[in-house]
Amino acid sequence: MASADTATVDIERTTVLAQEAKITPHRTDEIVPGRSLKRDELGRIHIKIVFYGPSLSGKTTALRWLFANVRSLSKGRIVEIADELGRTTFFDFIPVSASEKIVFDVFTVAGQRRHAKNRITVLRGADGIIFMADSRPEAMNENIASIQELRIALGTDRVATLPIVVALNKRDLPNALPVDYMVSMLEVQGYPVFETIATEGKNLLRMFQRILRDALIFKVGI
Ligand SMILES: Nc1nc2c(ncn2[C@@H]2O[C@H](COP(=O)(O)OP(=O)(O)OP(=O)(O)O)[C@@H](O)[C@H]2O)c(=O)[nH]1
Ligand SMILES: [Mg+2]
Repeated sequence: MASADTATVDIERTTVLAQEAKITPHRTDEIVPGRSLKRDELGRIHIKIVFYGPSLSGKTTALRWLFANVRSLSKGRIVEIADELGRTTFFDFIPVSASEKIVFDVFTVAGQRRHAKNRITVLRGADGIIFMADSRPEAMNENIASIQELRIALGTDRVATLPIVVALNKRDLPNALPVDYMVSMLEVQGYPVFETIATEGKNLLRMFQRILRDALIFKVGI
């Protein structure tokens, strides 16, 4: 049975990795939307979205589907840094132009435990997070470990302020765990939760639109 006790994350090491990645509490001006906006050489604002979650949960599959099916992405490119088995080793990346002035930089992290350093580096400067969990019963411990790691790496301050949505993926599988059970085990009551099937694109667009909107409001304001 999965539980917070059996899924152990090395708190000390995760904290050190977060410090090395310079993930620090928000400055006051960062919490006020629109206050600390940096622009690139073309005058555009960048908003960073990160798919986080354990290995095999479907992050790369989801990003590929979005890349292939969202019209505004078709002109860009997709960068995948992976091993010969298709496991992400550093990150995947696509830039999404919402308008001439705003670009969403969308990343997935490498979910395998041994890539913790790379994963936490990618988390730096995130303006919105999609936590993608795997609905298979045998993956529940890794789901819990991954969200624990995310909470430690972000710190209480960023966890409280950053837009975060949850994708419960692989809902097509007959033995997918009940949604209520997953929500309670991951302690994500109160977060937007989407039941997704990344291989079929089910609910991906809806989930993606929600995090883009929340991150935009968080960063730029309404
Ligand atoms: N049945 C089913 N399989 C899925 C779904 N989404 C992804 N998969 C499969 O799960 C496997 C892992 O998917 P990836 O997208 O590579 O997983 P990842 O989260 O990027 O893994 P890492 O790169 O190691 O972090 C692949 O074989 C996918 O085809 C889904 O919704 N349902
Ligand atoms: Mg991947």
